[in-house]
Amino acid sequence: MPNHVFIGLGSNLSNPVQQIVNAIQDISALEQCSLELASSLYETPPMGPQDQPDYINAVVKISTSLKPYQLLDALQGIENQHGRSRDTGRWGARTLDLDILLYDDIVSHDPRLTLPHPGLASRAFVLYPLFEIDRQLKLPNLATLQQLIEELDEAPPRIAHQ
Ligand code: ROI
Repeated sequence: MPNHVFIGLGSNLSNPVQQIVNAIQDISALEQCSLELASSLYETPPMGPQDQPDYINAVVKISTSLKPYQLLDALQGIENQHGRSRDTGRWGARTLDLDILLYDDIVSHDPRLTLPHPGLASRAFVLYPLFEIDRQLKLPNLATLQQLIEELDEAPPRIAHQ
C-alpha cells in the first residue's frame, strides 16, 4: 500500500465522540486501506456560524492503494452511512465530515478534490491533531506545521476524554 494519506474527521451531532470512534473503525475496515496512526479526539469551538454545538475533531494517517477519487468515494460512503445530510449547507452542523487533507505530496486544484485541503493551513482543529501524529510532516507548497501553528496564534484545542 504505497500511498500515505492524512484524513481529517469532524462531527458535532448525534454523539460526536461515538461518531468519530466509529468512523476511525470504518476507515480501518476499508479495502486496500490500513490505519497507521490516529490522533487524540479534540473538542473544538465551531468555526463559522456559532449557533451550533462544539465539534469533536481528529486526524488519522492511512496507507492505501486506492487512488484519490476511489478513496474520496469510499469516504463519502462512510459519511452517508453515518446519516450525513448535505442540506445543512456548507457551514452547518454535521454528523460526520471526512476530508482528505493530504495525499502523498499531490498538489491538485480540482474543485472536487483540492490538495492539500484548502482549509488545512488555517484551521487549529486540523493543524494540532496533525502535529500530534507527525511532527516532521512536510506539506507540499506550504510551510512546516510548526510555522503554521505559530501563525494561528490560537491556543491548542482541548483533548476530549472518552
Ligand atoms: N468547526 C470545527 N471546530 N470543526 C469542524 O470540523 C468544522 N467543520 C466545518 C465548519 C462548519 C467549517 N466548522 C468546523 O465544516
